[in-house]
Amino acid sequence: MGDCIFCKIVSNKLPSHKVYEDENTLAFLDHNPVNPGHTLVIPKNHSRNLYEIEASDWQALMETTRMLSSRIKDGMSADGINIEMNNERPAGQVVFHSHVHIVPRIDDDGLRHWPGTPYKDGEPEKVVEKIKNLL
Ligand code: DGP
Repeated sequence: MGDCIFCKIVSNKLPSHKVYEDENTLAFLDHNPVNPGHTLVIPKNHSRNLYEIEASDWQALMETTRMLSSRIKDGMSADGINIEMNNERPAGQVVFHSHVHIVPRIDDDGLRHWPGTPYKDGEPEKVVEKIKNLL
């Protein structure tokens, strides 16, 4: 894709600090990390996000993410790891080439999870129905 920055990283037209590469995936350091070692894993084939990615690219992306996560945790002496994928602007996606964040976490590093609000009575059943109707 012509103006996709992650495609340019794949083709070495833009620099990056590569952590891992294979035939189908590439992993490199996020240039604005939550903690050192925060890594982005991408499929080399361009897709916008989860809604567009081919199943085979998704499988490769997940396997590279799984394989790297424990190495990054150990390498950075982290206490935990978050795996995150942002899909579309309201979910925080800024770069529109599928990518998974591997974020090493340190005890009390200050990053907060999203706030939750308990369901009202009868609401969970309606929500389940809306999803199951599409399966
Ligand atoms: P997201 O919000 O999920 O689309 O995250 C995009 C991430 O990509 C963000 O954490 C910053 C990172 N990023 C953006 N441009 C570049 C770049 O040119 N190089 C590197 N290494 N990271 C980038």
